[in-house]
Amino acid sequence: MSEQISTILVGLPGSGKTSFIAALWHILNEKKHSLKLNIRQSDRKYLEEIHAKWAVFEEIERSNTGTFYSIELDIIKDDSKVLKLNFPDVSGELYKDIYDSRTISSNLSKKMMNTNSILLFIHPNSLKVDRYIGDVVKPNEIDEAHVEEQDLSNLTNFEISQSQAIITDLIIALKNRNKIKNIAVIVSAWDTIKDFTPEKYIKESCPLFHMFLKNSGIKYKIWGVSAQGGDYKNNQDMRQIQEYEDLTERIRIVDCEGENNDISLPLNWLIEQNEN
Ligand SMILES: Nc1nc2c(ncn2[C@@H]2O[C@H](COP(=O)(O)OP(=O)(O)OP(=O)(O)O)[C@@H](O)[C@H]2O)c(=O)[nH]1
Ligand SMILES: [Mg+2]
Repeated sequence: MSEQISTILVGLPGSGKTSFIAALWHILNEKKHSLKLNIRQSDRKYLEEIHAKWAVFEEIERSNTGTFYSIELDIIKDDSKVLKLNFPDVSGELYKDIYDSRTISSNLSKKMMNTNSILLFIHPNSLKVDRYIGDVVKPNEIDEAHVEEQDLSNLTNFEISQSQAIITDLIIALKNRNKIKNIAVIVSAWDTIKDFTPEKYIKESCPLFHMFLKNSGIKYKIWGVSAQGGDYKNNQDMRQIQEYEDLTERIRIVDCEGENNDISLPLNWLIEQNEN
């Protein structure tokens, strides 16, 4: 095997990383799939556990905080191209800690040595968007405007920052250390979003991050992904997703070209970028 791409999975806590991996495990274990998987034996138990929960529509508990556990998947195309997908800390606290402490551990630095692409997760419900001045102050009220002051002294950097600023800062930090050429952006829980394309959604909800993507020199593509097919707490969603005969049918992935069930498309795209 010759060509190798090294991808790191990035996402703030609760951004849909584990649900994506569970659905990906399902898709890639289908015999007919053109991408093949190679995993460390020690990761199999974890992957089978999260897949088992996903398969019975059960919420996957928030990955344990405090324990550093990473997984690595080799995704193989045409028996020759390998995408190494590194999920450096399944607890999801890693990126929050990097943002707060302004440091990247030597352990992670070593893991990321050859990283040249990023699989980034953004969950619409966990996007923290503060009010803009224009939302608080109407133009004709400028003089009397009174914006309530908040005491921010006990809050961490992470707690006072907008999600899009955190994400942009993290990607810049990774880009400065590694030769990041491509970013596949996943907007998770896409079943909760109506009347947007994934690109338009990011442009309107994360304008700063979108502007960064467009001008960073990194090639990017944005997908909307529903790994679960719906919200487990919503009865109507549950009725719908339990009706499918084949579990694969509940997965939805949307890009500018249309809709599909194959959640591995972003990984395939990352492999293709290396071919060009
Ligand atoms: N509606 C809907 N919710 C989803 C979907 N995928 C994930 N979620 C929800 O989003 C939340 C976070 O998902 P996880 O996959 O656990 O996210 P994570 O990034 O692994 O979170 P941490 O381990 O805490 O970092 C959970 O409550 C999921 O039920 C989806 O396709 N649709
Ligand atoms: Mg998780």
